[in-house]
Amino acid sequence: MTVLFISDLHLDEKRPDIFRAFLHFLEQDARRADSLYVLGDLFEAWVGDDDDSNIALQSVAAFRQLSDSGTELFFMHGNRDFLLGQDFANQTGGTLLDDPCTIDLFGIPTLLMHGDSLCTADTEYQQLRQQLRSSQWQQQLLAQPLAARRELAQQLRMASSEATGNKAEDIMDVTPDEVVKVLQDHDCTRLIHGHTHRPARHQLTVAGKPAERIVLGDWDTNLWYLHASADGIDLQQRAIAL
Ligand code: LP5
Repeated sequence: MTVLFISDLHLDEKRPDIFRAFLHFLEQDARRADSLYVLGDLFEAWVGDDDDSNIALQSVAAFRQLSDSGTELFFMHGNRDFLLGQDFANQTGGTLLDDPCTIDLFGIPTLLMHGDSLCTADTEYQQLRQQLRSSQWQQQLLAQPLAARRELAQQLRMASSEATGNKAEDIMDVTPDEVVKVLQDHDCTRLIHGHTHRPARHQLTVAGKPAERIVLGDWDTNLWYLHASADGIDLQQRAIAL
């Protein structure tokens, strides 16, 4: 049995190379897996399940083919695609997961997160996150025409890029104490997340027990995925062809 994890692909019409690599990954690697977990920021910006862009329509169709072929699909929201909804899940044949969520991964209690909520020192972002995740705000937003939502998303992206350009690197990384706290709170010894674009495997100690934090990589010049089986786990990468 094989389980794959990916995050932070940031699929966007401006990066056809990443989109091709994504389709190839679904057709080859994910087709051979039993389950695929997508831990957020699959899309550069998701403005609603009625999105009719080529990237949106082709992604849904590719995921549908994959789930029809027998691979179980799970999606978690990221800070770019927190508007992925039940329609998207139904169309792809996947399941939306809460953030955080716990799974038993080959006998190890494993916590899955996107990772943005772990960056507690980034107080400006955490305030924005609270607003963006409010269901009242989301309902009002989704009632607006697609074009207006696209415009708003672009403005938000520009404001965010300007803000992140002025933030210290450590503020935009996870807070170590928060990592220990969430692992303890959920009684897990392994955490898998994305968001920070700092792929690595970190060994730590939680409540006197050895634990691990695995950070998935973002797709840019390389694609990244975590391969898990009864034989162990492996954080893998390979070059994305232009
Ligand atoms: O995304 P990334 O990695 O560059 O930066 C994140 C944090 N920024 C965000 C904002 C997203 O990039 C915005 C994406 C929108 C796409 C979907 C929109 C769908 C809705 C459509 C219409 C709105 O998540 C960034 C973190 C960084 O990660 C590291 O963790 O620092 O946070 C910020 O930059 C936030 C700023 O510090 C403060 C806010 C500035 C913007 C204020 C605009 C207010 C508009 C309110 C609208 C409701």
